Amino acid sequence: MALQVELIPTGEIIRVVHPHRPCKLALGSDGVRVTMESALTARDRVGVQDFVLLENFTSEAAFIENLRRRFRENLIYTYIGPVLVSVNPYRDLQIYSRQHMERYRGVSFYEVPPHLFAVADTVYRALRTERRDQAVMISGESGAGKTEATKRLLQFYAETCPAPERGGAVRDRLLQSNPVLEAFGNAKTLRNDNSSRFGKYMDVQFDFKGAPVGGHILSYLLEKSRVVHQNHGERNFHIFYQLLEGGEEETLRRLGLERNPQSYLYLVKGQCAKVSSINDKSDWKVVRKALTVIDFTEDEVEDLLSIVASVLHLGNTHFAADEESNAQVTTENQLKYLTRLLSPLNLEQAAYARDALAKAVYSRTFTWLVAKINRSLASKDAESPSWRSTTVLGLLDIYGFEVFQHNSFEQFCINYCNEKLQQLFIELTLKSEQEEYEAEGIAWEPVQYFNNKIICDLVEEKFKGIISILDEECLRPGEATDLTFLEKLEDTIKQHPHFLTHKLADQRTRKSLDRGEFRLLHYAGEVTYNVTGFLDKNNDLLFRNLKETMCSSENPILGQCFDRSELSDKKRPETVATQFKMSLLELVEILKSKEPAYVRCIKPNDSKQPGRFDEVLIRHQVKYLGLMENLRVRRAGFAYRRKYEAFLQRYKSLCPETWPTWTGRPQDGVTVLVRHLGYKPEEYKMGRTKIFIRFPKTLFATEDALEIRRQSLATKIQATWRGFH
Ligand code: AD9
Ligand code: MG
Repeated sequence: MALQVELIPTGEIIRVVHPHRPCKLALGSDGVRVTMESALTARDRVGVQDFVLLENFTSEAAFIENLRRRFRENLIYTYIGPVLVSVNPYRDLQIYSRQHMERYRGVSFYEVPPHLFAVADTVYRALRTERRDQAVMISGESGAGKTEATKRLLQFYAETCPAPERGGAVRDRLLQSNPVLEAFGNAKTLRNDNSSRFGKYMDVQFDFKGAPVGGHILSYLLEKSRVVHQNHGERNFHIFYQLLEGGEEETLRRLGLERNPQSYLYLVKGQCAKVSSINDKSDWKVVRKALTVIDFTEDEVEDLLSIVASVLHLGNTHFAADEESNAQVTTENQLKYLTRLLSPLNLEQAAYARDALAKAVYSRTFTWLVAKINRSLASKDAESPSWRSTTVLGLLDIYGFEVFQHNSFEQFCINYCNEKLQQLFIELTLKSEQEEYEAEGIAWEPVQYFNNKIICDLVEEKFKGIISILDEECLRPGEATDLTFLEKLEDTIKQHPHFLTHKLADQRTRKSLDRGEFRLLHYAGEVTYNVTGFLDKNNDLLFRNLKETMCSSENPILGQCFDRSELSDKKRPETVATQFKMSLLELVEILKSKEPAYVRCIKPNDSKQPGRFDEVLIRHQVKYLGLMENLRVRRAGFAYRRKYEAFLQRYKSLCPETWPTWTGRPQDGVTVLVRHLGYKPEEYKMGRTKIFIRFPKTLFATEDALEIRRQSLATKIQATWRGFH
């Protein structure tokens, strides 16, 4: 790699600066000032930066202590080999600047402190040099920092990758798609003020020069029940508040909206329209600008906002019973068609139909939005030769595992999704470790770990899985209820060690379970689900006449959301849970086809506060994320491994036979080098392409020797320089 030589005008100092490494060699006329800064400062070295270097690597206490020591110093990142563990700091640490990005470019993992950008750069380089598709999987519970990490990664690529020859705007679009999707798909929950209420997998496409040329987003199951109901302390989707707070007077007048969120029944259920950490007004400006960047015309923006407003109006539609107990729309000024459509229903049915319509309109608009963004992100170079050689980098940011006091169908789907991803993590990390040991010809020592496949099966297995049983009940309209579904579950899976209901529980646990509930022992802990609404939410039916009306809507977006072919389709649509299950199976296949990288996010406390390290909460996450097992597998006898070339390059100055150059095979060079360093046979093994070092202390001793060598070299150069004068 070329060195950049900078001539300072005073002529006094020549600075030789490595383009990416923070080490400098400064030569001055008053002598030589050699500042070969080590890439790592003393602060960076608090604890160990890779858990594999922990002396006591099987001790959970030592693991937590290392996390704590580093967290106290605002060192939120630590590795387990190639896996990045991240603890949410809940404060802006100023560690994502352009300067930070530069520091991590082209550098090897171990030469710089752990950072998300190190992962970003490693993944990008693998994509470029090996031309293999990559996927960064970011996991952790709600509020652990997945969405923030995804945004930082995207920013890293947008800022550091070369610009494409054509269609440079794609970088902006990639970045700007985010605020729009967050406005429509995120909301304040009790766990997170900006909680993703949909799953997102985003592909960024790169051309053969490594420039981002396009993107594509897959979205998963939006939590649409939030449109009509929010639990206490939670909000509806951000967009509603943003529009009311930030929308221009003229816009609100046109939409017939009042500024006060309290005026809308769909916004008052959670009783917390205002959130201190959220500035709806400025967020609105960001969203409004972003819509333009992602190719929305003024007309389209207007159509979109009309839909948002109509959902609020719909929520304010009240009904009163007429003489025959049929519902009549009592609120003036409301959509006229509602009277006609909803009057054959009783009050309860009418409110139900209204809410179903609001949910359908909102969620279909969200789907439309994703499709619209995808059109804007699509590579404009689809036909050019460079398109054919694109590689893809996927970023996965899905709603995290969540447990509330009251958990329903939505939590069931979200937690099932997290089970699937945990399963994939186990499969891929263990498998790849095992494969590496085999490929390198080194004996593999199996590690015991909890495999959550048993829970995935419990949910998704054909015929006897929970989703199958739910679907079966959905096929018996009029007869089946949420409670008959529960009974069927009890009959079919009563023996399962991860399933419990009031009826199946023993005296002791029965108290904590109600009759309408079932409990799943997830990999991440127990969750009790209330079955109320399961059938309905899974069926997700919309009255036919409401659908018909939507199909003839003059709003062009709605026209695209509700297709007439749906009306004539006799086939029963797949249920929500089954559609979700199939989309997850597809996602798993997509992820498996790519080279995986992992970011495991940890939430330090439940009060969203900086500096608080809640040990009980963290220990729980370390346990269920399987980090200890991950570490044990990674160690499996060897703390550290390195390609021969890289090892030789780093340490060759420690042996006269390998310094300054070794012309033979790198493996032989390493053999000579470690013999010279006095490695004992039990301390290391030579694989086919890598050296495996058993104990951290061996590596530490070698690192120390390198540091001493650097210091003495610096002193020597200084002395020589003085000798010239
Ligand atoms: V959920 O499953 O979507 O509910 P996430 O996505 O895991 O959840 P998110 O990234 O939204 O959590 O993080 C929650 C909040 O923590 C953010 O809004 C930030 O205020 C805060 N956070 C997270 N990561 C960082 C960080 N690296 N630096 C500073 C952070 N603050
Ligand atoms: Mg999120």
